[in-house]
Amino acid sequence: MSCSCTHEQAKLQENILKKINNHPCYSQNAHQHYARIHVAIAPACNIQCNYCNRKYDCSNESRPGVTSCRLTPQEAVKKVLYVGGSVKQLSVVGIAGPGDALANPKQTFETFALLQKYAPDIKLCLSTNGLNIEKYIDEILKYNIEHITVTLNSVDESGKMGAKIYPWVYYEGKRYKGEEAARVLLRQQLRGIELLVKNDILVKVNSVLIPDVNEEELLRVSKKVKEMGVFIFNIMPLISKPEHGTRFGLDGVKSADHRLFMKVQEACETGVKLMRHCRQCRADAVGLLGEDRSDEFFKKEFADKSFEELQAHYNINKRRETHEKIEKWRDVLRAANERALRAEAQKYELSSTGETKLIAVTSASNGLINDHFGSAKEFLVYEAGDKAIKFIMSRRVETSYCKGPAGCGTYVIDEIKKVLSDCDILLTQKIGECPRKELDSIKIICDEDYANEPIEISVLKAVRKHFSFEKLQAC
Ligand code: CLF
Ligand code: SF4
Repeated sequence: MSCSCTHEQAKLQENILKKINNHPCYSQNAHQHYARIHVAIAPACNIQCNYCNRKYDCSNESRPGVTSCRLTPQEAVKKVLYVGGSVKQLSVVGIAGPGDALANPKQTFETFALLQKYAPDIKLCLSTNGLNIEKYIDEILKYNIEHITVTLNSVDESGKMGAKIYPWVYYEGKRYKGEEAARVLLRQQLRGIELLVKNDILVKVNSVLIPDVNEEELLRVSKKVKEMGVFIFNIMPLISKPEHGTRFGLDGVKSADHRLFMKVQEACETGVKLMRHCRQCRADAVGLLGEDRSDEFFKKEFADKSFEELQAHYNINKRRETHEKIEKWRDVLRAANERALRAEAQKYELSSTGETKLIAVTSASNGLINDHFGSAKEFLVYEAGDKAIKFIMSRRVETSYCKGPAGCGTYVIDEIKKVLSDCDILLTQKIGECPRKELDSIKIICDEDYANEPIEISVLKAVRKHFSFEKLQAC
């Protein structure tokens, strides 16, 4: 009996691993190798969030930044074929705004139907506030959408907390306000999540961390989603500025900073798998999670081409070959990094002494330390002890240190110093003398010795090299 049970569990596990293997959001390991594209086909929304202004992207899945181009389902699928033929690591199409995917069911499901026909190798993914999941569960199953994100910011049944976040909700022809709106939304979100889990769809729950509003509530959310069988929980720090024109921005609610984010993440380690590599993408994002290639592909390049022409460009066989090569490379990396990887390790297991350090890394792709400090707009931050490492988060800066030939001679490092202020080591492919001195002034050790090496094992080696741990074990 126990034997068949274990067998069933192993099969289930295998099935899940297959689903997440090349999904850059559901698998942290996949995100350095596989790309996603968001198609902005969903303009409307059925609720109002106080952190959203749809002149900007949906905060469910995006950082503030205008969606450059809205598309019809036909244009969206043409874009996927066009991009997928050029960016062969593309593995997922997501609908993440600028409104809510399920408040625009016609466009959403028409897009998925066309994708099934013309790009059957690509994964389908959508993001929603959860209000309409129950209503569209049959369509979700029909189009084999294996990954769904639900944004859930509170599980307070009284609706008091929700009323601070949602001024209104429009459901089944009626507009609800205040606490009643929050209660209707929560009821539908929980029903929706339950249905999705029951139907073996991998659910990711996103929660926007809103300072002084739901920072303590997120612990309850993490417990609830764990209890409900949600696959992964993603805390997204609020990005809030008055110029975004959101209610919170205008009311002076601040963005959630790194310290608060790390504190809440730590508190939410309640057994649910935490997503730590989210980049809060635009509703029209293209590329690896750490890069944004949305401005490389213009509508005029694909809109007038036929589906057949674009399907030939997409070249499903070539794409398969590329994905096979990526898998071979991932095997090599996995073997190299094996000793350092303890993704699920608790903090004390990272270190024999309890002491850990924060290490920042610049990486362009492929799991390697292969980006120059000057060009980096993103730093991957790891926590490391002498025994293992853990990925904590990625941190972005608005401007890189070096602005290229056009900005020659103008170097600004203040933002980077602020973003890295709590880090102990920076591992980068190359760094000049001036920025090195700047980082040295805030006690960050810069090390180029691991240029082009696999990230994880290098982080472990570097922390052992630069810090002595009392009961240091042999490397
Ligand atoms: Fe897009 Fe979202 Fe699908 Fe990913 S994004 S719809 S699950 S394919 Fe990913 Fe972007 Fe974070 Fe979203 S990094 S914002 S979690
Ligand atoms: Fe904006 Fe998304 Fe909220 Fe709708 S669900 S109001 S689009 S953040």
